[in-house]
Amino acid sequence: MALDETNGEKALKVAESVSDYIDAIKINWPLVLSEGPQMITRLSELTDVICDFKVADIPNTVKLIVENAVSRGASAVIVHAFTGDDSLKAAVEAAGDAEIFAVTEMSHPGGKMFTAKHAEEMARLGVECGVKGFIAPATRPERIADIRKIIGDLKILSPGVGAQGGKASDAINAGATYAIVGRAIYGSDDPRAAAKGFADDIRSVL
Ligand code: 3DU
Repeated sequence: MALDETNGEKALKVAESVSDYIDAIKINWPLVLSEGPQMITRLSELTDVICDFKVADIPNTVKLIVENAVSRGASAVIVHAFTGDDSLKAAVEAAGDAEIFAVTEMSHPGGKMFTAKHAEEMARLGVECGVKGFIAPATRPERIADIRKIIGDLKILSPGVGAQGGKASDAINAGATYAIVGRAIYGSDDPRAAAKGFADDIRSVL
């Protein structure tokens, strides 16, 4: 679940209510900026936390951000791959036992402008640099399949399900390991029922 709910109390309530239907919580800037980085630690007491900071910087800054996130309880950190091999390697090294996931092609329409044109290249670079997985778009399942051909057994986490129009089972069928769902769960009137619905949809194709 992508937990972009900016009210900390509500975010924790949703997280608790869906915890048995999800594999991890992805936390992004909206919740960290409104409620502080201690949310990483609080949520990590419930389940695995993936820090979606889309880190894109020089190696030293990447290292400082990844180390900080992991020390607060993150199990994984998402970084951009366009920064090149030195920054990607710095992320992998700083993560230690935690996982680094690299963005390939972004799921929104603008993702086609630049990221799509270099997605395969970035996937190959990520493999070389030792990342544990990739972010690829559920809004374009055929692109998940393209990335899968390059990365072997590494993980693919796929955002764009629900609010952005993608379907979790289509993403899984195309080669995704996990679907990322945000607003369609935390913004729903009944987040627990919504999470169960996505879990059922995924199980139907496993
Ligand atoms: O659209 P949703 O509400 O299900 O949220 C999707 C989340 O995944 C959100 O945190 C967004 O920042 C992140 N994400 C994408 O949507 C697309 C990407 O290519 C990468 C990350």
